[in-house]
Amino acid sequence: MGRLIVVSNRVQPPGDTGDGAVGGLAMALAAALREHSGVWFGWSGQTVDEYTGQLSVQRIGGVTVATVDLEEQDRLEYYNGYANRTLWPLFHYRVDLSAYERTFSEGYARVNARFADALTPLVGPDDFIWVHDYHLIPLARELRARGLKNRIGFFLHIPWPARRLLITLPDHRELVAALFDYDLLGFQTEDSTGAFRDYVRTEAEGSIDDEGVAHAFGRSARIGAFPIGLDVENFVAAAEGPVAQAEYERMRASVNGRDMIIGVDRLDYSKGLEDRFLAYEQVLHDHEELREKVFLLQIATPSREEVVAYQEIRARLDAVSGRINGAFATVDWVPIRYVNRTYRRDELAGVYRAARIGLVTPLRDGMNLVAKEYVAAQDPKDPGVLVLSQFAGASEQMAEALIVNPFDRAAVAEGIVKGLGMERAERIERWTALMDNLRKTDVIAWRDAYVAALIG
Ligand code: ADQ
Repeated sequence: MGRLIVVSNRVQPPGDTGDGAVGGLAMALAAALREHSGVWFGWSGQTVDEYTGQLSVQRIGGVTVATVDLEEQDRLEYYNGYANRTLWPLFHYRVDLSAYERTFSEGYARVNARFADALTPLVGPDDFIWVHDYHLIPLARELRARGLKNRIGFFLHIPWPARRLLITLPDHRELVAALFDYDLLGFQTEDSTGAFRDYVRTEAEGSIDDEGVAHAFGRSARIGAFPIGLDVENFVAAAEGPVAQAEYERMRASVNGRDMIIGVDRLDYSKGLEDRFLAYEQVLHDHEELREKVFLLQIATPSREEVVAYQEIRARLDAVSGRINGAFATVDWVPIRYVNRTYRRDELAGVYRAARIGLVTPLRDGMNLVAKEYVAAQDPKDPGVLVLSQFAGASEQMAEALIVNPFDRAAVAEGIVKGLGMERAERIERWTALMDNLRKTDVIAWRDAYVAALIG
């Protein structure tokens, strides 16, 4: 069998040595790459004055990593442009924020062609290629145009949108047709897979056969849901390790007998942070008895800061959290602790464990790993409660959480109040079911299922 070649916009190999900073995706893919003596290919994150296609090859954490530099124009049009200003908002149901500009499409096509040029010489005849995410939808088409006959799979980490939204994209047909140059198309959820099927049948006038293979545009691709999991064992170990323990003790002391509600997100409009703050405000407004008894710790790491929509949501959150704190704070209590920094994974595990409620309320999310991390970090004898948006992909697998509609402020507020009052026996019962399922569907199971479907 050939090697595994993973392609993603940015490569994230585990260069880390035990500080717990490695993400689960990097861990799972790196392990597979080591087993298959594979290569991880992507953009270096650097830009140069003029594109050369020069490959930089390194060994990091036992994995061969190959990267190329892009031009500034590529970064603006492909990355900030088509990927993050056109596709990301559209696929997260924010047609209002989705900007379409021809230069973005051109930049997207150009970078995918450049990736294909740089990658093609690295690929042997028996290798199989696993492409990740919306930045690289046309990559297989470009690789096929360069003569590659290898098995190529695609996995979409974000939601696949409803057909009526997708058709607002002027080049939607070309985009979807390009997916049919893959052998396998993986989505996070049944919901996304269903939305893709709907497009194939209705818009592309194609069909789905009994084996789950989609036929359209004169070609075929196997499709399926492969919900991504957590590196559960590592995360549980991190939660029980010394750093997490120290962070847990520190938080407990700082909590001072109050109940902590935790939110951890990239600072992104899809994560529903403003609505979350407003739902929490409603709790404080309606439940005088809870004031000074609870607080919300919201950790939000700034992301994509060059994109205006991200600057705007950041300013909104500063304003809303400030207003709520101004209205409800007392001399020794602040209702929202709002933090814009990044935490180490093991620190985060300790913080999750100290929280009575995990509040995960995205308006739309492919999966949402924070929901899974919160559960994995809990103390089995006294676990907290997960309040989870029905529009996070994770909700398909996490029915024992308190599932809420994040657009319904009163419902989120009720979820918070219910979670705060939940008896220990019920918390343990719900957590045990969630945790069993997390273990069965961890990131290794995800990777193995995908790779088996791609090779098989
Ligand atoms: P994201 O949108 O980034 O991922 P998510 O799945 O929640 O969303 O993953 C975020 C990761 O970053 C988590 O591991 C979390 O712990 C970490 N993180 C967030 N804020 C942090 C902070 N302040 N400090 C440290 N770590 C922080 C995309 C899709 C998701 C999908 C994943 C994986 O949007 O829907 O679940 O890919 O497929």
